[in-house]
Formats: sequence, C-alpha cells, structure tokens
Amino acid sequence: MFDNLSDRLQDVFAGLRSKGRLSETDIEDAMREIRLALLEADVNFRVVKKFVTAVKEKSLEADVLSSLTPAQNVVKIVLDELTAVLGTTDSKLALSSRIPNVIMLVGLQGSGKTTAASKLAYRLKREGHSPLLVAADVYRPAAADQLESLGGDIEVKVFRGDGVNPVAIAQAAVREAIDTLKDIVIIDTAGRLHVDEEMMNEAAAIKKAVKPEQILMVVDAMTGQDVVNVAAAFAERVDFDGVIMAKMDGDARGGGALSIREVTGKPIKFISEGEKPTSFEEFHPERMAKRILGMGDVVSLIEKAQQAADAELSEEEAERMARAELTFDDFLTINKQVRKIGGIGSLLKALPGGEKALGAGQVDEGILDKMEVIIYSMTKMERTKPSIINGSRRQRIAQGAGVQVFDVNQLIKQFEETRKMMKKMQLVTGQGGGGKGKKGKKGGKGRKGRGLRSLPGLGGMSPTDLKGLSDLLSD
Ligand SMILES: Nc1nc2c(ncn2[C@@H]2O[C@H](COP(=O)(O)OP(=O)(O)OP(=O)(O)O)[C@@H](O)[C@H]2O)c(=O)[nH]1
Ligand SMILES: [Mg+2]
Repeated sequence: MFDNLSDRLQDVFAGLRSKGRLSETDIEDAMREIRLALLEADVNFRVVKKFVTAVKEKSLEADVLSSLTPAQNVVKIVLDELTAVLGTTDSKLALSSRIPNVIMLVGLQGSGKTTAASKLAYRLKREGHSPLLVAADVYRPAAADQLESLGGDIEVKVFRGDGVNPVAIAQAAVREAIDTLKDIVIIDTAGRLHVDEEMMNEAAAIKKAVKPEQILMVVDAMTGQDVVNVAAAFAERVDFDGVIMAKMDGDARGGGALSIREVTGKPIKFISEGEKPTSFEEFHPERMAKRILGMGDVVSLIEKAQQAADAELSEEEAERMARAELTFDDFLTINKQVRKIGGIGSLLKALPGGEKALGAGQVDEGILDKMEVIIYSMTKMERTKPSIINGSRRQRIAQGAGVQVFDVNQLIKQFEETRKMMKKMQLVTGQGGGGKGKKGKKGGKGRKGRGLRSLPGLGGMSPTDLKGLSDLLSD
C-alpha cells in the first residue's frame, strides 16, 4: 500500500534537496510531479487539486523560499497537508455510557465486514470490554458460521438468533447482551455486490430498531477512489460515523484511503492490515502521513510492542535493561517480542526509510531462529557474561548450534552493537545509564509492568523522547 506513491514523493523531495535554494519554477515543477503521483495513486481529482493548491501556496511564501533549508520546509508543508487530508484529529471510537453500546458494521460484499467485526471484538476485549458478536447476515448460509469460527478463535460469543430476520436478530442480541452482561454488541450485516435499495433499507431498519452508537462502514482499500461513491450512497441513506479501511496490507495504490475523508467528511477510525486478529489498528492521520512520506512510524511500532509485551519482563530484567546491561537472555526476550510484532519486517518498516530498505533487499526472518539456536548452545554463564566468550568457547558454541564460528562472531558483534544502541537511546531519553544510586527509585524505569517500560531499552519514554529517538534513528 502506498509504496509507489511513497517512492514518487520521496524522489520529488530528493530532487528539491539537491537544489539548495529553490526558485518558483522549482516549486512549480515539484508540484506538477506531486500532482501526477497522487493521480496515479488513484486519489480523487478534487482532493488532489485542493492538496496541491494548498501545498503550492504555502511553499511559495517568501520565508520558505528564502529560508536556509527550503526543501525541508516543503516536506513539512506536504506532511501537514497530507495529515489534513487524512483527517486532522485522531478519530477514536466514540462509546457512550449506555449498556450495551451497539456498533454496526456496513459495507459492500467482501469488503471485510465479518473479519473486521471479529478484530474489533478482539480489540475491545483486550481493552477490558465484553463484546457480543452478532451474525445479522442471513443470506449467505456460511456467513454466520464464518463469524462463529472467527469468534471462537478469539473466545468471543457469537449470537445467531433465529437466523432469518436481521432486524429481529439485532434486537434479540441487545436483549441477550443485557441478560449476559455484555457491554458491547457488534453487528455484522450482509453485504451486496452493489449499492442497492434492499441493502440500504435493511441497514436503515436495523439502525432504527437498535439505534447503534456507532455505524462503521467497512471499505476495501483495494477498491481505490470508487469507494467514494459507495460511501456517499451509504452516507445519504443510513449515514455512518466512520470508516474501517480493510485490506491495507494489499498492494493497492491507496487512492481510496487518501480520498475518503476529504470527499465524504467521514473519518477513518481503524485500519485492518491482514488476517490475524491483531492486525487491526486505530488510525492516526499524522502517523500514516509520515509512513507515506518515508518518515517511519516508531510510535505505532512501540504501541504494538507494548501490546505484545504482556508484562513479560521480570523486575530484574527491566532494571538491567534500563541500565543497558544487556545479556543474551535478554536477547531471547527481545527476539520473542520482535516475533510478536510481526518479525523483522515490521520492525524495519517502522523506521525512517525502512520501507524503502525493505523494498531493496530481502529480510531474512530465519535469522531470529539462527540467533536463538546459537544462544541456546551457550552456557548460563556465557549468556549472562558475554565477555567471557573467547575463541575456544566460540568454537564449542558453533559446534553445538550446528553453525559456523563466523555466525557466532556475528551474533556477538550484533549483541555489542545493540548494547551500544541502547546506551545511545538512553542519552536521548535521559533514562537509566547511571545504574547505582537510581536503583531505589520506584515507579520509574525498573518497575515491573506493561506499557513503554516493557519494551527493552525504551523505558518510560514520553512523546518528546520518541521524537528524539526517531530523529536519532533517521540520522
Ligand atoms: N489481506 C487481508 N484480507 C482481508 C482483510 N480483511 C478481510 N480480508 C479477507 O477478505 C475476504 C472477505 O472478508 P469478509 O470479512 O468475509 O468480508 P465481508 O464484508 O464480511 O463479506 P460479505 O459477508 O460476503 O459481504 C476474506 O477472505 C478475508 O479473509 C485484511 O485486512 N487483509
Ligand atoms: Mg461477511
């Protein structure tokens, strides 16, 4: 998603940077290229026009042209405008105090409603809610079974009702939720191939019957800007509160995602990026804009890592990591977390320029396995005190792991580099480092717990710290 657009925009910026000072013609040329790139990404024409006009106007302002780093200023302007196109605020799911809250999903056939319903349920469950999934798609015999199976995977109950009348099912589901103490009801409705009267009437009837707090339209990101017409039709007939962009992991050009907010005025609330229940995230316009512009998305990565961490670190581990006294056992823990957030690929993608690097070379996910095998053939002493691993120990470890001494050397080198990197991060965050004397400070870095502290080396970072880290990484 966005790969092509991202490359094109970054090329434009590279061109501007190579120029030093910019003339009006340089800006005009750059804007032409940006316009083309957006149109090729299938972004709605009106959106492109508005976007380019705004960027051009701001870029031509005298202080941009006369500044010492005009290209950088243009990048900043593009970032701001792109963020504005995607929506100016984070668009959280708005829940009310009513029990149960009803969330209804609508959308065309195959857009990803049923999948999104289960992912949303999973997410809400993790946040402490107890959701009830409702199969209100009565036309396809397998529809309820599909939801039931997805619900089973995440241990969320699926309500099927009489399996005949969608309105009656929705109403019965709300009663069931009250009886069984579920605080959120998620209704999966039937899709149609095209927008038709029957579908709209049915959605409108369910809406009237159960008055959902939120109606979310699920949109297949692969549809491109055509989705805008569908959304407009829904907006007119049933109205909806926000959009779930599904299949963002595909290789679509991204036009739909970039057009929908501006054209319909409805915010994107979630994006779905794969088949796993966890591949469902809140949508953050600025982070997405940064991703498109190749600036990385460290914040999302850290959030993912937080969710994956499960408070796995022991108090002792956390303290040791906070002081950058890494051991090979910590390396195993880190490996486990990297796997949980989707492997080295997702890690790389989140770093500035990472997406490009990913495109250039292959990522060898097998490297994690290799690392682990090598670490497992170390003695306990060697793992905790890597400095004792001399030549003969390296040979023994290599033999035990069935690898070359070269591989062991490389792992040790990597280990040293990681340790240095952690020290560097601490300089940015001002955390840890001191070791003794800070040990007793509770509620700080050494505390066992979830959140940012559970990610090795990133103990208790604030948004400003993260910005620093991101800058550091992009050096
Ligand atoms: N790669 C990818 N596939 C997805 C995603 N979301 C859904 N799918 C797949 O898309 C197909 C359709 O998804 P469903 O959730 O069944 O779509 P639906 O809107 O419920 O379809 P109908 O009930 O027929 O209207 C399934 O094969 C899903 O596995 C996603 O985010 N990424
Ligand atoms: Mg479905």
